[in-house]
Amino acid sequence: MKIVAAYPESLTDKEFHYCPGCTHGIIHRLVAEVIDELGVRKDTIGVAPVGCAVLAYDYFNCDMHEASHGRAPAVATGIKRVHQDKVVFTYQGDGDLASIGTAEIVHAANRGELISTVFVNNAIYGMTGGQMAPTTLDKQKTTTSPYGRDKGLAGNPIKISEMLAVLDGPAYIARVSVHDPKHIRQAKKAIQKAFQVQLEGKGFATVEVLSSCPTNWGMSPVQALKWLAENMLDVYPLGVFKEVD
Ligand SMILES: Cc1ncc(C[n+]2csc(CCOP(=O)(O)OP(=O)(O)O)c2C)c(N)n1
Ligand code: SF4
Repeated sequence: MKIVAAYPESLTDKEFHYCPGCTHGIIHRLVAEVIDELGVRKDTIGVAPVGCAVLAYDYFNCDMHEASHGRAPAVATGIKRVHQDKVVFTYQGDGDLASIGTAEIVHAANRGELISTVFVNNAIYGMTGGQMAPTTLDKQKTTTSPYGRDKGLAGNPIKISEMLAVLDGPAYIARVSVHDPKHIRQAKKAIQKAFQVQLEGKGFATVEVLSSCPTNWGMSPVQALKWLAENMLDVYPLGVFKEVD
């Protein structure tokens, strides 16, 4: 009998602490399925961020390391350079990667470190109560932009994938979304590719995953997925921004 769906070995049986409808859980599952399918679980080291995914080390059933806020690419760099035979990935939110950790991701990408990054962009600081992030959309209301983000004051939503794609170090940069099943399947393929280019020694890889935060967006889970599709895709177009053969 062919098994078509099973609980991933690369996830522990610990219950997620994420809010109902939060897409962090879906993205965790995709990463775990990819690790399983590549058969690298025992050779994988993940680096967890600060943010809602701070407890990712409890959920991924591989070796995990916690980094301080934004520093995951620097920590992953050290791990990979010492353990060149391991598959090293970071899992980071937009507050972590695109705000306090912008320098770390840009320089790791520019150096072409052989690491893979899963970048979860939910356009807000989730863990700390819904403050504006660099990725927050223009006019989007957050707890620190109650009248809506004013790009004249706070700047424009930052497009990390486009930024990283112009550097020489990355081998694969893509943006995907998890707002419906079709896009979830595409997201998994991109995450798989990001791990594959590392296994093939091609260079740095990042997959930006557009994600929802129903709690801090003040929406139901279903409304949040609709809002993502209707508002985030225009600002953050999906696609492959760089792929080296
Ligand atoms: C050095 C430091 N500065 C600030 C914080 C507070 N802080 C914790 S999580 C976070 C932002 C998290 O947002 P994001 O990375 O987008 O992840 P999410 O919670 O949305 O998944 C901030 C600012 C901290 N823990 N450490
Ligand atoms: S606060 Fe937002 S990002 Fe964090 S677990 Fe809840 S829904 Fe997810």
